[in-house]
Amino acid sequence: MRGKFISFEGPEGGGKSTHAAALADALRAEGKIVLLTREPGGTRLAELIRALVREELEDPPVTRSEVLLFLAARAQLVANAIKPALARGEWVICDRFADSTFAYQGYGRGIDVQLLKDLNEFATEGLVPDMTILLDVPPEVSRERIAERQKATATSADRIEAAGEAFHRRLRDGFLALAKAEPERFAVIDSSGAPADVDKAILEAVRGR
Ligand code: T5A
Repeated sequence: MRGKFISFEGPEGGGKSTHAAALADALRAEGKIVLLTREPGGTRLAELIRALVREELEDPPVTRSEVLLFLAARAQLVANAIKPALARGEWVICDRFADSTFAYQGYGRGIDVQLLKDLNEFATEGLVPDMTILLDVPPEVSRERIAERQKATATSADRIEAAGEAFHRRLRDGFLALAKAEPERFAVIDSSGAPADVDKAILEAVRGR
């Protein structure tokens, strides 16, 4: 039987990495085999693309290049990791997937969302998550968490994190619009609460489906 595919989405600092890992642990504790992966990344080539899009380059990718780089990484991850795992009957949890392209490059950068959906269909051969968990946080919480992490790890904001406030507002609104359009796939979870409460809400949502 084909495995289940769950993606985590949301603005930066929403806790996707933290809570995706916790869900993977909870499912593994129930005896499920889980591939926990991320976008961009998850394969050698896709991790190289990840490093490229985060690098401070003299000639940073123009928006069209940015779209194609994310899609190239996704095509590689889907073909070489996600589809094989699902075919083996495993669960796949992915930290970001196609909705990030629609939100960041579509709602955020202004590329036509339908065009992005068509390009994404080509990259993924039509693979859509069975369930998408949107971890929603107000921009101020998101900013606070990113700042704290930057302080703790002595790093600075990357190119996308550094995009202005208006961009981040469009991004959050975009994610919420995507969720509203497909309520049967999305579960929107407020992740401004304590980590244990958010984990509990996620597990309940997954069990509910
Ligand atoms: N991108 C990606 C696109 O533009 N288009 C695309 O198509 C794709 C796929 C990816 C970047 O690429 C862009 C989006 C991104 O800008 P990334 O490093 O993966 O880069 O960026 P994020 O996914 O945003 O990763 P972050 O690490 O910034 O955010 P997370 O994963 O949401 O948050 P997490 O778990 O690392 O937590 C952040 C901090 O908050 C704390 C954690 O301990 C951590 O310190 N935290 C909580 N604190 C309190 N309560 C909770 N419930 C908490 N949950 C986490």
